[in-house]
Amino acid sequence: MEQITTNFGFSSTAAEVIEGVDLSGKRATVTGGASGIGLETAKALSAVGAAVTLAVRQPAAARVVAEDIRVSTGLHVITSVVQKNSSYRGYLAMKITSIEAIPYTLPTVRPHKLAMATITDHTLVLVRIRDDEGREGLGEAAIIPHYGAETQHGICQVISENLAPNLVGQDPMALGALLTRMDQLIKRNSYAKGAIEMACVDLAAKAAGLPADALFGGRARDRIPVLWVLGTGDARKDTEEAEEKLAQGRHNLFLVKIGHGDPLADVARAVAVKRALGDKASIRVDVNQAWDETTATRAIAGLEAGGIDAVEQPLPGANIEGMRRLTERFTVTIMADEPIETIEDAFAFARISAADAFSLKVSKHGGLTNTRKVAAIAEAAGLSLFGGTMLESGVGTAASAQLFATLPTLSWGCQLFGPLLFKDDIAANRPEYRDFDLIVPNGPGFGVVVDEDKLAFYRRDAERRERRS
Ligand code: MUC
Ligand code: MG
Repeated sequence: MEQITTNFGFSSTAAEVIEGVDLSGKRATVTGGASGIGLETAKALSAVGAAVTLAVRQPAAARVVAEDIRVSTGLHVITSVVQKNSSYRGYLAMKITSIEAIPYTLPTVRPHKLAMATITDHTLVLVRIRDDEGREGLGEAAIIPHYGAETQHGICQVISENLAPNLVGQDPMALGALLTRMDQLIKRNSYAKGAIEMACVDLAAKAAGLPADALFGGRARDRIPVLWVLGTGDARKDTEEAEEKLAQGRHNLFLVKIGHGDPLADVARAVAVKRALGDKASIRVDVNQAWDETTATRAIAGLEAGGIDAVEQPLPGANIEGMRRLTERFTVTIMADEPIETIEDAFAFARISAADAFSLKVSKHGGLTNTRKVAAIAEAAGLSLFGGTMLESGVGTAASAQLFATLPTLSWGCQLFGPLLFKDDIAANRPEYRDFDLIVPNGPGFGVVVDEDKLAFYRRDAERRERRS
């Protein structure tokens, strides 16, 4: 007897097409058809002479239905696809019911001076996504002024006007489809898309009862060495701050922010910090694209001679050839940051060895999935990795930490010190830092709970409220 197998594949229209075809002597198995398409197909096949078996999935709910079908149609019906007592109960699609973007700011413990801005009140966007079971996922975008192309209110607008209305009803577990859909809706806008994807990951992982890192292959480590960024703009203050962090057992990796002053004075400042701390600490610098190639060539020679371990983004992002020449010329690690946004950027740099290392940032790459892809390109090219930050609160820090924890190697540790730079946080459970490391939070999801009172106080929209306590 010839076997025909269909799995929802014959629609009732297809069933009409086979009307009149002689299927006598043929045996058909139609899977998944407790109702609708499968049942119609089974009936149609049976009507033209095939010996049909209808296999019904999700037997617990469908067993009664299956019996009804057997009695009313005379078809052979089985309910064996899902084993009784199996822990796998089949996947029922989740559904997004709402997406909310909330602009808020967090005050810093001291002014944080970068090449392009000084931060005292950091701008962030919290994304809350709910599903039809009443669960919630949290995502976040943090915005460093003049660093990228997106702004706090721009992100909120893109989410509420372009993305959210077209994502309600989608399955937050289907991350690939979600990212493709967002790319079809609007080009770039990686911070907005990244915050939405982050919230979907949290929601999906919570629904599965797993930490979010389990959706990305599981963690390779439970703690990550965490760096402190020295951004006072003054060598003496930077050194004092670093000594204090060392004594507290908080940090022994430091990144001096330079690029806002005279280049040689900047070099002298970073080298002075290194000299003061000696072998007790690793000192790196971040130039945030401030130098031209001639300046960078002179300055990096001084940094290398002064014992600095890495130089982050010395040149404007577009000067990829210049980055290649610096990487070739110096032994000190040249790290690329701002220009590595998409997987194509990562490939372009990796292909011509335009850096020794990449700084990964979840917002910059448009989410956790894409961050993992950028990391894979670096891994394939033999480049080392640093888990970067845009200064996220406890929410984005937990998400980034869980993703960074999945990477096979993370030679430069991470920069997830945002919650330590802020006076306060909207996360009720702030990340834990111990013995120079950030402890990777456990789930479910990112394992973060929002302090609603604090969020109400720090938000910058019409819902803002004074604090109760
Ligand atoms: C950067 O370029 O790495 C993040 C934290 C910080 O202090 O600076 C940044 C941005
Ligand atoms: Mg940087």
